[in-house]
Amino acid sequence: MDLSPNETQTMVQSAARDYATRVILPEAAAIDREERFPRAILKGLAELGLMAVNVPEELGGAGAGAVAYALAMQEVARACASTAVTMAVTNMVGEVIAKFGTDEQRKKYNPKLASGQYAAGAFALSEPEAGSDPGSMRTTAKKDGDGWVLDGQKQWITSGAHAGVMVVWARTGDRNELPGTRGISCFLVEGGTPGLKIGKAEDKMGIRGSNTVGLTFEGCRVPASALLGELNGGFKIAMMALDGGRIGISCQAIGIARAALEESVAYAKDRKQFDKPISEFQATQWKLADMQVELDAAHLLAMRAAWLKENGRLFSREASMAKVFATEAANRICNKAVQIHGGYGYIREFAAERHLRDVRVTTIYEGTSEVQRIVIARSVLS
Ligand code: COS
Repeated sequence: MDLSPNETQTMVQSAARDYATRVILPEAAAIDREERFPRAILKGLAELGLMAVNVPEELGGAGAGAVAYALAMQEVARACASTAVTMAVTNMVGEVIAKFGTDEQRKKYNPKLASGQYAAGAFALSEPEAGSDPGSMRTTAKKDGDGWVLDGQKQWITSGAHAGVMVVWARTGDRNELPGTRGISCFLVEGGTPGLKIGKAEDKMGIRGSNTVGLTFEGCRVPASALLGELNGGFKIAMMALDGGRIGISCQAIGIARAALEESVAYAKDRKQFDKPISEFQATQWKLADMQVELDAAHLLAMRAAWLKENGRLFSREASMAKVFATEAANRICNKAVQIHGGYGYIREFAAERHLRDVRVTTIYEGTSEVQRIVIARSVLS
């Protein structure tokens, strides 16, 4: 079995690694400290094709596939988790529009997302009282003449304040006739549309350079052409998009964990206690060994899911398996990295502290670990 990347995948991975190491990494601590949305860095990613890795070339994307995207995501996350999540959501939005959009919608939005003309895209599914259970959402879209009027609230929206276009889910069906997930549709809403209010940026534990806001829709009018996919068929679009998004977050977690491991190795070789580097103590060696094993296992699960996606096979269960394992393993790895760094792991002079804060959210967003286990268990029991 040959697991090595092909020529295109290697090219995308190398371009991402080079840009991440040269341009993003030196800025990562400041992006976190200053809660700076990395606009210029994102533009640079777009110029390299990394904001639309798996979007067809004719729509402005790199057309490089899901595996190349997964590899690129790891490289960017290794440098800066905040930049990586912004990249992840923008790629996901571009893929959703490319897959479910009309020609008109694709031509209108995909090139702007891919080229960086839009700083980012946003994915507005969650609500204050509908997180793991998006089928219980309350935002409505009511037909009004030849358009739709949206009312309601969204919560935890990555890049909400900077997005040129957002994919927004709203209830269009009658709650009694089409209960739960069945009466939900999907709309493309442009940033700055009247009636769309952007909430204050959340003060987060980690990924502080990414923008997370609530959105309020108050009589927000969009044209008929804003409907994405089938009327009342939006829930499945969300689920399919999230299947792919979960591979992206697996790779974000893997990238963060890889940085934590590499820094731990360097620190352990340098730091001396009891007259020898702490890397010579078995207590450190076993931690490093476990970190490497978990990192590789996470990588293999994520690559399998990406490969299945790229080859048009079912990958929902595998994406959830990758996400639950990679994100939980990455949390363990980053925690061990702080332990290896000792007191220095607890202060901001070393990146280990940032990695632990950044990685924490990966078991929560794009479906909690608990939701991934629901998806996996349903598949195992089916
Ligand atoms: N691909 C395609 N269709 C899917 C699907 C997938 N991965 N998952 C579910 N569906 C379809 C189902 O087949 C079903 O279709 P029918 O109505 O034709 O039977 C429909 O969607 C509803 O599915 P289901 O009954 O499984 O929905 P549930 O309400 O039970 O929800 C979970 C299932 C919990 C898995 C789902 O709500 C979920 O993923 N929640 C987490 C949401 C999330 O990740 N939020 C983060 C937002 S981004 S930060």
